[in-house]
Amino acid sequence: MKRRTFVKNAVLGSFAAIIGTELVFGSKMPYGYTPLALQETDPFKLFNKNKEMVVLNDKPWNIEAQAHLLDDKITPNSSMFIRNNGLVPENINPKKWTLTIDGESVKNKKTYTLAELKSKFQQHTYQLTIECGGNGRNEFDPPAKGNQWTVGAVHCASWTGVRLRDVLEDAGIKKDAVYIGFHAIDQHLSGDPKKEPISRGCPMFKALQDETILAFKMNGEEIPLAHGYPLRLVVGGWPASVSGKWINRISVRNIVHDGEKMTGSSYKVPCKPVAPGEKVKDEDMCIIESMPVKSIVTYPKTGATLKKDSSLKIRGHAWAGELEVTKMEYSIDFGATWKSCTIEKPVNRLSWQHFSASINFPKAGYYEVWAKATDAKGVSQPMLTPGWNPKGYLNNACHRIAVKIV
Ligand SMILES: Nc1nc2c(c(=O)[nH]1)N[C@H]1C(S)=C(S)[C@@H](COP(=O)(O)O)O[C@H]1N2
Ligand SMILES: [Mo]
Repeated sequence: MKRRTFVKNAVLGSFAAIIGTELVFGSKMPYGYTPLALQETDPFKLFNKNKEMVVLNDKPWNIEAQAHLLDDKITPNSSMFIRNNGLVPENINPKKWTLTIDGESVKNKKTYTLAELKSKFQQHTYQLTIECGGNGRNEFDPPAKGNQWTVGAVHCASWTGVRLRDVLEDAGIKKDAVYIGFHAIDQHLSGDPKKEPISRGCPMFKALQDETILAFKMNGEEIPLAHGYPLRLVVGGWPASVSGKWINRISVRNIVHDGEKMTGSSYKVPCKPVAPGEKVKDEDMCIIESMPVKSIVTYPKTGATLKKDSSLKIRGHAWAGELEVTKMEYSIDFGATWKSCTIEKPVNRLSWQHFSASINFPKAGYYEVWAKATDAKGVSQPMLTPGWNPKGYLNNACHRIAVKIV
């Protein structure tokens, strides 16, 4: 009794010190209660994000990077966009966490603890590009509903985990398997425990690739809570919505997975191109698979002012879904002429590739630097917003930055 009162007084004292005044009825406060004034609502502190990240929505949290924040070769947590469809889970106990493999097309339904996953299967580390299908949505006209992502809903972190293939093969895959679907513990915004905010997946060929992993580490550390702690499916090169966070179940399906946001028009584009603003029936929409070729200039920051006598060294990253980027170019005359950049090979398949170029400007004035990537099949980024679609997905138009030479 004595000890409890002592702890309480000490806690009250520290609360008062932080709030900056006395908690008048503090002694009446229920044990373990946190005063509202102390509940963390600053997303930058809450998620350890750079102050220059841009909050698009707080219910649920959706936060994007600016291009210059993505300059690192491996994206640090502080610059990684966050996209949530529901609520970020709380009070996760990793010791009690399990992953169940089930579904019509699994031979033996199996449940693994995290410790079992880590010890039973070989661990692999890959740098994987994950881009939200809606990245660039803000440029579509007529506008599409949803988070108005500009350029910052992409990251390439280093993920460590076990291959989904190894785990699925351990449980046994039936011949009729066509798709996997993930299930996660995040709650639907309505609070209804029967509703899932999102439950997506991919065809077996993608699920069985070497780089498709069940990750428990990001950039060498535990995955930050907002990015899927303690277990995340990572499916590089496909819309990020396939990379399920906080997953506790994977179903091996004998049909195209029909979970939340797999049906209707979610993460789908018209199977054939349509005119801007046209209505498209759900049955004429196709599921997005590999993401298109794209790039981003991460240095300098748009709006930079430079002296005429020095050449400008630009740099950034390029990626192309399942494919490699084979050519990278820049233009300083609005796309009239293009010059080549140096493009590095990917560290591993599905990792973004780094490019750079030294630019000499003919005279002082205002310029735009445009960047254009080309993939292994010879497909290049369009200079203008491509293929309007009702949900505003897959905008892979050339990124551009403004530069003033004085
Ligand atoms: N469980 C769960 N997984 C999820 C989501 C979610 O809301 N819940 N959002 C998806 C979407 S739409 C995106 S773009 C990515 C975002 O990953 P990030 O927040 O780690 O950047 O997670 C995907 N995985
Ligand atoms: Mo997304």
